[in-house]
Amino acid sequence: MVSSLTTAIGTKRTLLTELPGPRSRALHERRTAAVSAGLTVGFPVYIERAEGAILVDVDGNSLLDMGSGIAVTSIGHAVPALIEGVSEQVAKFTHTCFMVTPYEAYVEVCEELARITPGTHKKTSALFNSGSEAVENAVKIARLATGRSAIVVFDHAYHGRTNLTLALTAKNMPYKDHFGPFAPEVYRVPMSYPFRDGLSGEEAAKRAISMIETQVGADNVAAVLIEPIQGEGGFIVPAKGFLPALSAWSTKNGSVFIADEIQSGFCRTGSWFACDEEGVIPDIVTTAKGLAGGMPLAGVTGRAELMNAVHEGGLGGTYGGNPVACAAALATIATLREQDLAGRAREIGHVALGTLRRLQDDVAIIGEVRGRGAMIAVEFVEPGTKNPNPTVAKAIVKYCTENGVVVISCGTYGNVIRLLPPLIISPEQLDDGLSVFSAAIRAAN
Ligand code: PLZ
Repeated sequence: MVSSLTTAIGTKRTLLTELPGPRSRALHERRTAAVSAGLTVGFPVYIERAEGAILVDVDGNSLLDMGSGIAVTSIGHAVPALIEGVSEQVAKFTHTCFMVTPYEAYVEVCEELARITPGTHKKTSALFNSGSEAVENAVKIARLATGRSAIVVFDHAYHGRTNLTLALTAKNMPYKDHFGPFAPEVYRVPMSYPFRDGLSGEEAAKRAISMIETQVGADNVAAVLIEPIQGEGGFIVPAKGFLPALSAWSTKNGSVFIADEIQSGFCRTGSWFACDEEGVIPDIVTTAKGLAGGMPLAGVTGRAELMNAVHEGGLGGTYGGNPVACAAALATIATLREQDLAGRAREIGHVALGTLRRLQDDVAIIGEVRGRGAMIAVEFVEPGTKNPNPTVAKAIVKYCTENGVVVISCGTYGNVIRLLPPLIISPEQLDDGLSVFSAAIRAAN
């Protein structure tokens, strides 16, 4: 047996057993008896340790992480600055509840969020535990501040799994099926999806706006809520101009433009936030995932006059802005800044998009290669059509994971595979991951 606790992790994908190995299989049996069947597992390989872009499983296999736990561990695993910040805070105190007796780290995270989110206007923030909670609170704030109730969301959107956020999320299976009734006053309009609608950003915005005006009424709209690049829905990058047009419409009509940057934020797309790349300045930004290097933390950051419109005591929660999670966020933000991981995300995008687009010339099942920075996806189709091909996507994920490369599928039709490597992935590791992914695609073609 490999004792990984005493062995350096190294930087290479190395398989000692088939995947999943015997110890993972044994754990999976225990899991089946103890854990609700409502949670699916992408691939039942149980992780024991991790470092950088490498995950070590309980059988001693080293896997290459190209998913970052869904865009969370962007600075990599076991980063010394993060370990230090978190350990120091754990030794000092782990909880007081910020609403009872406050502490500096919470304030400091809010100061950082004001600094790095788009726009130089005066901003304040509130911290929560999960992305869903952040989105839910952003909606509460927008409704209170505008005195209106309608929330406009988009096809393919994903905003969470709580009751209100399920109403905002588009896809029925597996998220919503039989979990209703859902919260009212949520209106869905078409997204810009260039591969499928062929519209320019301006045309797609016109289509969405016309629907809002005729079916909801501009004066009823509290907020327009959008992921600047959609995550779970299929890494859909709207056509250029779509976001600025919607944001301008929202401002002109007195509604709150909320950018859900939970998946696209924190340098993932090559800037602090995806909105930065189109010069869009949202009224409110929701953040989570990459914010705190794996500790549960989420933020709602917005124009001070909106955020401060809330009555005293209107926002909060026992754990929101937990001090250990705040320490993790401060270490994460410092690392992203010091190592210019936004720049690294752009390089990853350049290499990955180049490799995958060259591959597209040789295979018939790739409909589109898209993404920005280190938020990269391939949409699979039936050859010669645009019909979604979830079957090959499944086979490709299986091939990759069985060969020790962790990739994740997504998309309304389940036919998209996304790459979300930690931004510190080395050029050699990225080449290795892309070659396994390419081989998987060729094998499925
Ligand atoms: N908004 C844009 O991507 C979380 C969900 C995985 P939580 N995405 C991963 C799953 O199957 O549950 C997400 C997101 C965007 C909101 C959320 C919700 O964030 O931290 O999962 O609540």
